[in-house]
Amino acid sequence: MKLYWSPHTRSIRVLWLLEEIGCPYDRVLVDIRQGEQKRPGFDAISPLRKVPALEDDGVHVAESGAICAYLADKFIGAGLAPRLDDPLRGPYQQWMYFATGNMEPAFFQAAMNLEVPEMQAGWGSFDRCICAIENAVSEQNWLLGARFSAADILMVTSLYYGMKIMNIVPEKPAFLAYLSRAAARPAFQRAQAIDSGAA
Ligand SMILES: N[C@@H](CCC(=O)N[C@@H](CS)C(=O)NCC(=O)O)C(=O)O
Repeated sequence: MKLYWSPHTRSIRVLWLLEEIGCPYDRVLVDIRQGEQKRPGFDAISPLRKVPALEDDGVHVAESGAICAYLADKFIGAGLAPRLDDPLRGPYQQWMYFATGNMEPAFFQAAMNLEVPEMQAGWGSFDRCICAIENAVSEQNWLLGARFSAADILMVTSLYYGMKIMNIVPEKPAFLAYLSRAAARPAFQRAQAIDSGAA
């Protein structure tokens, strides 16, 4: 298993997930700040020439959300995805798609001050997204209640990016508490150490 990655990017999602799983993997540094994603052949691994990307026994998967979903199902015993017959599987998939499909466009819309028709935009609006996430993490530790899952990895990293890098997500107490719970996880700390050590 090879993870093509670059520090301080969305690669942290997969690093964190792999550290949660605890399976062996190799890291292949693709330094996007040096333009290494443009090297010949990388588009066969990642169609948009972006990181992260995964190679698993000849199988290539790009897109951080897809990689997390793939690995959480492949290593189902790690408990990061509810099994297909588990009632939590539906909410799990909802939040997996929510984090990757709604949050990024909502954040960029807000950051760029773009007007979009709320009924047609799939994410509704930035405020609706924020309100939905706040409701989801206020009364429980994780998106699925007591159970941590890959959906939290996508949600936490998106929230962190929106709050600390883009400076558009408000520092609501529920968000800060949710990020602190995530930061207390040993796998998160290992992934952060790898990420900052390579920077
Ligand atoms: N939708 C992709 C986005 C990945 C992405 O935008 N990666 C950035 C770093 S965070 C990248 O590789 N940028 C290099 C480039 O666009 O040339 C995912 O979630 O994996």
